[in-house]
Amino acid sequence: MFRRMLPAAGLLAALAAPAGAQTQLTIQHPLPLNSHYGAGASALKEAFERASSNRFRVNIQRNDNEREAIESVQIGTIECSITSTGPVGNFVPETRVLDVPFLFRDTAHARGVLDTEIGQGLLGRFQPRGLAGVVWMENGFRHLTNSRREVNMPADVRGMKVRTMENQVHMRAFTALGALPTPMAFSELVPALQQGTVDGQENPIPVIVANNLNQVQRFLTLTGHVYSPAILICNPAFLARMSAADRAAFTEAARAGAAANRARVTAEEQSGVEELRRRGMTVVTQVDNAAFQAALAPSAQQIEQQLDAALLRRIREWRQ
Ligand code: EAX
Repeated sequence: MFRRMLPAAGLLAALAAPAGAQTQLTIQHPLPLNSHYGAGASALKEAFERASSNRFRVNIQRNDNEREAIESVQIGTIECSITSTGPVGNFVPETRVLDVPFLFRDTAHARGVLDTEIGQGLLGRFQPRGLAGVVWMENGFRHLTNSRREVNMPADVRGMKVRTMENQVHMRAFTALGALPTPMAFSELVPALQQGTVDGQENPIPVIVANNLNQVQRFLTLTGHVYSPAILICNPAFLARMSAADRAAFTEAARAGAAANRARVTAEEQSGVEELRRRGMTVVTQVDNAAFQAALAPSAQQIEQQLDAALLRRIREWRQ
């Protein structure tokens, strides 16, 4: 009865998309909304909702356990996640090449590699693992913080309990420096620092700022020991259900998200050190990077023998 009363055009529209139907898309990421990940997720949301005339609704949620979020994307209980590569190597081992200390000379080198065929090739390695690698985002260069002492030289790290990500490459590097690496999820980091389970941790400036790690760490040393990529991953079945046009719009929105995320990292890497000083941290800015690199050299071979040597060489030799 009621259906017959609908005008024909309205009925067609109702059949194509039940009234008010909206596809929900959840993106989880660690860190507060007001962070470089939040900036990326928000820009994506805005671009994709606009491009799809609100047929898609993007929900942004915080989840500080990156491994858990990746598993949820695999299972499909959430659609997408922005994560550092920390736990990603346990799912897609090929990405571990990116976690090698002192691999990238600077931000331009890292972004260049990720945006051209090497990075695009690595995105393709997610599919066989039940994940879709959509776009590379960024976390920034990682620096060491601790609550014990001013770290100037590699020897100062000896015996220090340092939280690392759940990442074999990072753990090996900190073992080589003589630290006691303690891998744990990001969600466990602040309690572990508060309780003194670990003395230190390492993260990029934007993470230290967004997560107020200055409240639990006194000393910051600008080691820049490794570039920390981030990635937007999505559930492959979810992407496959989209029309080709929607998928193209989503990819474009994801690129806008990556641009916003990187712009924010650049800004915070510039302003963040001053901000952390203002919040009371003691910052060591003059760091002998060569000394840290030399301390890691004997272990580099051990770290790299399990990685794709040819790919590592291509990354090192990459020039714009
Ligand atoms: O992705 O686990 C970490 O230290 C990461 O850098 C952080 O969650 C941001």
